Amino acid sequence: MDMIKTRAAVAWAPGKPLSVEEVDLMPPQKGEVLVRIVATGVCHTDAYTLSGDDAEGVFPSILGHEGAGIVEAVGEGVTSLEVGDHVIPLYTAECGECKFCTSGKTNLCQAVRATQGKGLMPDGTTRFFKDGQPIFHYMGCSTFAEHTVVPEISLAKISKDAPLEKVCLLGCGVTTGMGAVKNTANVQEGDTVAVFGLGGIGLAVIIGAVQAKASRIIAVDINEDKFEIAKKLGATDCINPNDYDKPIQDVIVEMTDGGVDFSFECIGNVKVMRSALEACHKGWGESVIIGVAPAGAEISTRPFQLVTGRVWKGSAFGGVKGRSQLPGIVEQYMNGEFELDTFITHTMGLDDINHAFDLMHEGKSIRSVILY
Ligand code: NAD
Ligand code: AHE
Ligand code: ZN
Ligand code: ZN
Repeated sequence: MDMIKTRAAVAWAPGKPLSVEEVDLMPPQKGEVLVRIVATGVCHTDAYTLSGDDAEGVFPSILGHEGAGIVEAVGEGVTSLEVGDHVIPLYTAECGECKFCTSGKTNLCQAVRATQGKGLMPDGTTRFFKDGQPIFHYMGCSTFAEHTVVPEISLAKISKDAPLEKVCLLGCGVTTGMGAVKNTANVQEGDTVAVFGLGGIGLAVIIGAVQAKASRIIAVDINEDKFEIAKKLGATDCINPNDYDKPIQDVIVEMTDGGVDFSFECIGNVKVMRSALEACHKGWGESVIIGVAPAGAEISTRPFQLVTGRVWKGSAFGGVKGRSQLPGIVEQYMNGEFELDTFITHTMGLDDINHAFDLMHEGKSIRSVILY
């Protein structure tokens, strides 16, 4: 197979708009798969990396990590996928063999993580080029390209009946939020929950909390336009920190007779991470960090908060093992156990992808889905 031409939104430099152009793509090498991306969501993490805040950000690169597509070719030695299979690319691979995969304690497979973090395929090179210049991959996915090459272990094979233009959101945001509630926090019936940040991630946390039968779901955002959807999905209270003359954690502690059982930070703001921890109940409250903070940012609180029983945790991709568990989550969606339509506030073609970033920054979208 020869090099193919494909259309991609290239991030040439931090802080600059993406440039939609034709690029060259090498065929899949040993253990790799060529995927035609059918649809991709735009997640805040894409904007974070484009902004230059990501310690692992490299340029030029092809961003995008919330996609779904169809296998067009497989490289040497690929046995678990064939042409025509429907797939969701995974930024958290699952090799099934590494220390992490076999630990039974984490979804953070490390088989390709080191090269992935440098924007490279596992052999240390790229498959994308422009006029002979290598273009870096992103999070092992690069779904802002009509075709991409990813490792076999970074693909979840899903039902051919699933609508790719919707289940692409399970490639990151919705799986992350729901999974953080179920796998990381393990919220139980009757528990109280506070969700900080009502974007795609925070709203998916609300869905997870409703599924877990939480008794109270307090949704927090400084953009009140987000409250209507939060309530529709099951938030019991919506509060804006700017409406109070005391810290939002104090407000929540008062509202809940001592604090919530679980809180989730879905913004990437280290000050809010502190609020989320301190909004938890003394003795047992657990706070889960999902938001991704800029390079160099650090969290802080009085150690006394932890000494007195609050727990600080983090969650990546909702603790979900992509190859073994994501196909089942797609089935749950197909069975009507949760919905995705509410998340998709905008759809557009690749040529308009910069508009998707504008909508996110203006707080006007939950998810824009790019349809190829
Ligand atoms: P988003 O931009 O759609 O939503 C963020 C929300 O936070 C917005 O509604 C915004 O109004 C609100 N917000 C901003 N500042 C606030 C403040 N000070 N107080 C209260 N609310 C505030 O983003 P998203 O796509 O939902 O992603 C959320 C975060 O989760 C990002 O940091 C993203 O990088 C991260 N993320 C992490 C994972 C993971 O696996 N850990 C996966 C996906 C996304
Ligand atoms: N590159 C950043 C860290 C970025 C980060 O934390 N990514 C999340 C997923 S965000 C998806 O929207 C994650 O899963 N991290 C685990 C991992 O292995 O990357 C940095 O700080 O360097
Ligand atoms: Zn994401
Ligand atoms: Zn592994």
